[in-house]
Amino acid sequence: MGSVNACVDLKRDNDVAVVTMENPPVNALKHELRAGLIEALKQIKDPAIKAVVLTGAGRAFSAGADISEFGKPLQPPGLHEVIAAIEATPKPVVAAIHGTALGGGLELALACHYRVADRGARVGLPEIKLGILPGAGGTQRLPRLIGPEKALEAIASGDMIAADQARAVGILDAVPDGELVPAAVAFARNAVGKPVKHVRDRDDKIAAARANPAAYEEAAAKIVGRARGRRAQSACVESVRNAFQLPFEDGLAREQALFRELVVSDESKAQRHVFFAEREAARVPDMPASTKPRAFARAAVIGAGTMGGGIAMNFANAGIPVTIIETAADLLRSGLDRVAANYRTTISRGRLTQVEMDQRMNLISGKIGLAAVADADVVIEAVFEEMDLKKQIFGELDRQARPGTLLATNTSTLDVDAIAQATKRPQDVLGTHFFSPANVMRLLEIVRGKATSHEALATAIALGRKLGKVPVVVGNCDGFVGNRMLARRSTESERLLLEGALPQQVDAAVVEFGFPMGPFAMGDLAGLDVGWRIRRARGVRAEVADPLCEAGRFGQKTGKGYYLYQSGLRTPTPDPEVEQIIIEASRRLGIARRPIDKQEIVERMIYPMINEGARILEEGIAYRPGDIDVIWVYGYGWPAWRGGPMFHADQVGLAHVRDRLALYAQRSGDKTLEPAPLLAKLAAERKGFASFKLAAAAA
Ligand code: T1G
Repeated sequence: MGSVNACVDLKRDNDVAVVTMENPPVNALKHELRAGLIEALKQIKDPAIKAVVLTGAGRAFSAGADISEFGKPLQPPGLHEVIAAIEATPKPVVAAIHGTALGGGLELALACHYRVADRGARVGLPEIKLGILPGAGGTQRLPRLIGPEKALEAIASGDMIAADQARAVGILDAVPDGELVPAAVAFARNAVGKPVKHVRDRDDKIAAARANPAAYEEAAAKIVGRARGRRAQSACVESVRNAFQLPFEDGLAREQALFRELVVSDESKAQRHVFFAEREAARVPDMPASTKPRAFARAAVIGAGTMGGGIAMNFANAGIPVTIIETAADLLRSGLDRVAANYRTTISRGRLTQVEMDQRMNLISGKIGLAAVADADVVIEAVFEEMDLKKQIFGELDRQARPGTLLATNTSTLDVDAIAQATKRPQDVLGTHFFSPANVMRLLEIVRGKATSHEALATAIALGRKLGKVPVVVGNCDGFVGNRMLARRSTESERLLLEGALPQQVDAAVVEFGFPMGPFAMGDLAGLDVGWRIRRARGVRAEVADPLCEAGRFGQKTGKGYYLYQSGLRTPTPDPEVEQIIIEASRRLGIARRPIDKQEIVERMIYPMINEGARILEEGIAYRPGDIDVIWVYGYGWPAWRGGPMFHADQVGLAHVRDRLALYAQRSGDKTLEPAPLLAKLAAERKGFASFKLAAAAA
């Protein structure tokens, strides 16, 4: 007994063998681990061993198949062989789950006779988030354990299920208190000699659906309806249906065929790209690995407006006490009331309990005056977008905040270096750009100033993760990364209207591409007056948006913008009055309107952003193309199954993007549409952005 190989350990607890998976950090089921499990299962044939416990070392049972092995030739034994070997074991096998058991990790556990977990464990089949479906029997075994409808919900959402919930629905057999492995060993010993049924042989949970699949088909129709034609969702629906319509082996074979089809799809490649890019985005190339984040046990947020309140909720949701600071009691009161109202909405949607709301509200306090930052480890300023006001606040924070406090601004447009210079400690100043609604949107653009220290950066990244955000470090420039690229799309969307398109046509094309909303509906949601104020301050005119605003059409908040909104409704309705304003603008500018097809619309909505993304990489404002993709997926609704703008450009081919941009630049005379040097260079070299390395560009 002892280590079977570098990834599997086998120990004896008298007559019970404990098989431990060891592939840090999350026991991904790479080839070597699979081979070690097969070998361990051979060794437990020893008659002295009466039962087996399968568990994982470190922080997880197993996060499933090794995603980095996808797309490479499969090295045997495959996961199916391991699972078949477990099921062929005549002795009770108990999975002891702590941390996470996800994907192939849960499928391994479903092959065991019993599953026990500690209270903090979470299980799930998140394959859909990678554009695939569970490929090691999950779509056939889970329905047999919890019924087809619940299984479909778990598989189509890919969400994690907490231990208590997993016990309640029947995935887990026990959630013992105390030490997990000893409890699992006792559970296994107690199962010796008792008849056990493999999950694969269970029929009690699927018989009802076989007799009457109506409930299943109703749930399936909703999922397919929401999928908007995406293949992975319909494959999950088909495969789970097979669990109650086909014999087990036939359902399993069909699942494998669907898996093989999906794993080579562009959608899955795109979602796997986002998975790894998201983890890479938190790495700062020039930051020594030894850099330690400072503690952030207490926070303060300046400003109780919509953003300030949302940011404070993130801290409370993460269990960190936070003080919201305002200049006047009424502003503070309305801010705290808005936070409470937000929590009540979440309760009404069944996603929070009153007890949890009370716990979080107890972590949120309100104060008047900046002196209240004295005991905060991190301060986030979220006041009005006005430079003088921000400089005045940071000057005061410099006097009031403790040495070493992280001083962050939530500005989305202003110069972080200029704000930092209002203090004597610019090394502790950076931008933490949250996205509205701040308590919901997962992206956190961390804006690095010229003087920002590695320690401050490391603290902001760790804080972002603690708040459940996806942190991406970017450089300081006008609009940072996301808004800077979005500005290119806004310019082009206005130009499309002047040349012949209508808002509903542009939005429909962008939604069909995969965005949840088009630029004009999004403008109406955010409020057209925001951009109008900025344009007027900058002395810039928008030929369509300005006349709309001059007519009081600010969007949903005034019941009309690019669209009309029936009172109380958020459904955009095309408005002939807008069409007239647009046609009048074209006439005023002497532009002959022409039909514009979907492909041109999509290209002109996306390629100028890709081009700006290339400039952002050239300037080192973003370290990697993947960072830009993560920003767009988590902050701007770019569909994850298209990988992000830079990944998409590589899939389309940079030569095509270059040539179309050159055409649109020539047509419009807009020099910003001319292909950026990096794009032109990579296209000429027949390479993609994936080949881009910052160091090489900076050299
Ligand atoms: N494969 C390869 N690497 C993985 C991995 C995996 N499944 N999961 C995590 N990593 C790496 C990750 O890239 C990072 O690396 C490090 O581990 C820590 O991860 C047949 C085919 C488990 C909830 O989709 O959701 O099974 O950046 O930073 O925040 O049906 O990782 O340090 O170099 O995310 O604590 C299905 C994916 C696979 C789960 C932990 N499984 N993982 O989160 O750490 S498909 C998943 C996660 C499958 C079968 C199919 C999370 C986590 P690095 P981390 P974390």
